[in-house]
Amino acid sequence: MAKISLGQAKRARKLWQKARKKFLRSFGSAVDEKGHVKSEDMLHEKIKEVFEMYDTDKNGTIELDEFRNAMIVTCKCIFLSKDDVRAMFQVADIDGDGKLEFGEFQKIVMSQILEAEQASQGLTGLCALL
Ligand SMILES: [Ca+2]
Ligand SMILES: [Ca+2]
Repeated sequence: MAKISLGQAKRARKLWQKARKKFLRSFGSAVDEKGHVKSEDMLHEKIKEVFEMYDTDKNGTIELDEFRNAMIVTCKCIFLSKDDVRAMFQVADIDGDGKLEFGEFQKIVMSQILEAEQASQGLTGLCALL
């Protein structure tokens, strides 16, 4: 397991929040900014597509460098430092092996969709308590 302190996790959550709109936009019409999923099948295809796009050396996992490059492209206009990107990567890398497997990538996408949905319903405050 990756060792992430509560402070780091909170910071990463804020960073993801900042990047969320642009990140979700890379899934095209499969999901909108408010977290409405048009079609689960389409979303699954899109997640695969984006994962393969991020995995530039095609070894089946997204390494930190690949993630950083992808974030620079995806989240342009949002300032993210090296540490910021690392923090975002660490919360996504659930087993802490320094690589994002497809399942981990899928999870972070899903959690961003859920957060977008909750934010659009004004439940952000409530979620922060959970
Ligand atoms: Ca890779
Ligand atoms: Ca991993």
